[in-house]
Amino acid sequence: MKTALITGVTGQDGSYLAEFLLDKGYKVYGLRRRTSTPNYENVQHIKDRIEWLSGDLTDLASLIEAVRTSQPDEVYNLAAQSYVAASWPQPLATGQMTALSVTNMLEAVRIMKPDTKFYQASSSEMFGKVVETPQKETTPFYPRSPYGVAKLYGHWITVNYRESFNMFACSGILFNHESPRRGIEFVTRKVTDAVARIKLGLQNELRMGNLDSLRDWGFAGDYVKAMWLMLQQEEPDDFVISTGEMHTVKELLEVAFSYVGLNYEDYVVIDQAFVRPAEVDLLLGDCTKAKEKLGWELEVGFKELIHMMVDADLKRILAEKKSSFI
Ligand code: NDP
Ligand code: GDR
Repeated sequence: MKTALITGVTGQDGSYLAEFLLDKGYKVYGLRRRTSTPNYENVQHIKDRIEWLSGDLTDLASLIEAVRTSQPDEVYNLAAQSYVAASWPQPLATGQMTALSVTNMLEAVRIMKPDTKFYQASSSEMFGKVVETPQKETTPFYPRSPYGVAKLYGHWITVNYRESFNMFACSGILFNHESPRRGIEFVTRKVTDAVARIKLGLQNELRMGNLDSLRDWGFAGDYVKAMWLMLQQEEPDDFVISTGEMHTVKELLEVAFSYVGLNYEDYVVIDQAFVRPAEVDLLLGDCTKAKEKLGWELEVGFKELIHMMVDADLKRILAEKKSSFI
C-alpha cells in the first residue's frame, strides 16, 4: 500500500485527490490547520478514511512532524492562499503561505524523507500578462498579482530542489479548474450559486467585476489525475494542464443563466469592488506535453461543467431551504 500526504486536503483539489488516491488503495494523510470554525464540507464523505495531521504551512516544525509521522511515498503540496483577489490586500500573508511555505514543505521532505516524490501546485497565473499564446511549459512568466509572484517563487524553488538535491519534485502548471466544491468567491461558483438563488427567488442581482477576461476552465476531478500521473513517471518534470479552450466571463454568465431559462443581462451589475488592480486578460493552455508523456485526457467539457455546478447549487440550496422550514 502506498502512502500519500496531502496539504490543503480540505480544499477543492485536496478533496478530489484524496478520493482518487483512496480509491487506488493509498493510505492518505491529510494536513489540516487549526481554524476557529472547522470546515470539512468537501471531505465530509471521506473524513473517516483520512489520517488527520495537525499542521500549518508556515510552521516548519509541524511539517517536519507530519512527514516523520506519515513517512509518505508521495507528497502533494496543494495548500496555499489561493484567491488571487485577496493577494493585493494581503500580500505578505500570501507570500508566506503561497511562496515561502513551499520551501518549508520541501525542507521537511529533504530533512525527513528525501526519496519522497513531491508535487507542487503551480498555476497558470504565473504566465500573467500575455507574452505568448497558447501558453506552454516554455512560455516566459510575467505574473500580474502578488499571488502570481508567490506561485512563481514556489515553482522555481521546486525546480531548484530537484536540481540541487536530486529530489523527485514536479511542478504542475494548472489552468483554472472548477467543480461544485469550488470556493464560493471564485467566479464560476459565485455565478452558479447566484443563478440557483435567483432561480429560487432568494436573490435578485449579481455584482461582478471584469466580464471580458478569458479563462481556460476545466473540471477539478480531471485535473487531480494529472497530479498523480506526474508522480508515476520515471523522471520528475513540469507539465501544463489545461483544456486548450477559453471563454470570457460573459460566456460563463450566458451558459449558467440560460441553463435555468434566465437572461444574465437582467441581473448582472458591474461593481468596481470586483475589478482587480491588474488583470490577467487571457489564459489559454497548450497541454500537448501532458497528453503525450502522461497520457492525460480530460473528460468534462466547459458547458457540462457549468451545468454540473448549477445543478449542485440548486440541489444544495433547495435542501437548505427545506431544512430551514422544518
Ligand atoms: P482551495 O483554496 O480550495 O484550498 C486551499 C487549501 O489550503 C485549503 O484546504 C486550506 O485550508 C489550505 N491552507 C491554506 N493556508 C494554509 C496554511 N497556512 N496551512 C495549512 N493549510 C492551508 O484551493 P484549490 O483546491 O482550488 O487549489 C489547490 C492548490 O492549487 C492551491 O495551491 C492553488 O493555489 C493551486 N491552483 C489552483 C487552481 C484552480 O483553478 N483551482 C489552478 C492552479 C493552481 P482551510 O480550509 O483551512 O482554508
Ligand atoms: P483566477 O480565478 O483569478 O483566475 O484564479 P477567479 O475565478 O477568481 O477569477 C477569474 C476571472 O474572473 C474575473 N471576474 C471575477 N472574479 C471573481 N472572483 N469575482 C467576480 O465577481 C469577478 N468578476 C469578474 C476575474 O477578474 C478573473 O479575470 C484561479 C484560482 O483558483 C487560482 O488559485 C489559480 O491559480 C488560478 O485560477 C489559475
